[in-house]
Amino acid sequence: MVPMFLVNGECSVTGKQLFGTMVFTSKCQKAFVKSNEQYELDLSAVITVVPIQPYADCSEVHKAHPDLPSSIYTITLWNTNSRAEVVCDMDTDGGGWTVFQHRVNGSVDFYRNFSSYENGFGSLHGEFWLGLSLMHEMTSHTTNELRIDIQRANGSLGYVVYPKFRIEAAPTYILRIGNKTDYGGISSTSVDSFTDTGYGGAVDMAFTTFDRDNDLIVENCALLYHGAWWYHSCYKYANLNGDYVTPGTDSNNAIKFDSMTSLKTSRLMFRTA
Ligand SMILES: [Ca+2]
Repeated sequence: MVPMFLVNGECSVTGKQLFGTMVFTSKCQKAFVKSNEQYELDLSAVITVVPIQPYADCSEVHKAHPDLPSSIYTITLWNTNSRAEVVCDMDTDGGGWTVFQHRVNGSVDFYRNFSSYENGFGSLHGEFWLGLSLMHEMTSHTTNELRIDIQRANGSLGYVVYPKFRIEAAPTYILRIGNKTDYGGISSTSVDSFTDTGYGGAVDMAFTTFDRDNDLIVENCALLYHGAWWYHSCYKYANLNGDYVTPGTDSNNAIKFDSMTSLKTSRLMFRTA
């Protein structure tokens, strides 16, 4: 088993995990493994290395190391014991969030097939989708809450938090979720639509992509609206994996959550409640 380390010290490698290899950062330039106890930087600075336990998600990382910053961490999944790199938000509302969707500039194509959404795609340093398979395993270990943050074309922000967030197992990865517990900057109509079991809601729906039709109409909602989602028949407000277009565009195919115009950014994440 490869030893895992969490570097915590004076330089900006804090929070990165090293596997006995060099690491390059903006401030530290490079660091070499010296022993299991410390790293020696080429700047002659010595920083402390803390062996990491097999944390199963960002909530566990945060609980064990509350001072660690938002960063990319390697976790060990609780069931399969496989490793995964995840983006942890340690800042928002107390931290401990595992980010599973991030869109900010359209650099990554989100119009993808089922296999891509199952296994994840994109760059953890930019835009990405974590993957339904990982999301299922991570949310079936503990009770979680979901948080959605959006930014509109004019820069205004909105967020909503839902309890009891869980992704069911393959092959359909059904979304389970409770009614909102907190929200701000978004109308209650649109955030409640997300958990409406009637037309347009996402709760209790299976995941649909252009090559896997699990929605409730004859046509394929992912094909109709250029997205990939827990489509009902099809959606009313939320199409967060739709096309990234010029923010503020009025398009049914675009990335949207609370209005008919496209968003500038979105971030979806969960943590142990
Ligand atoms: Ca259909």
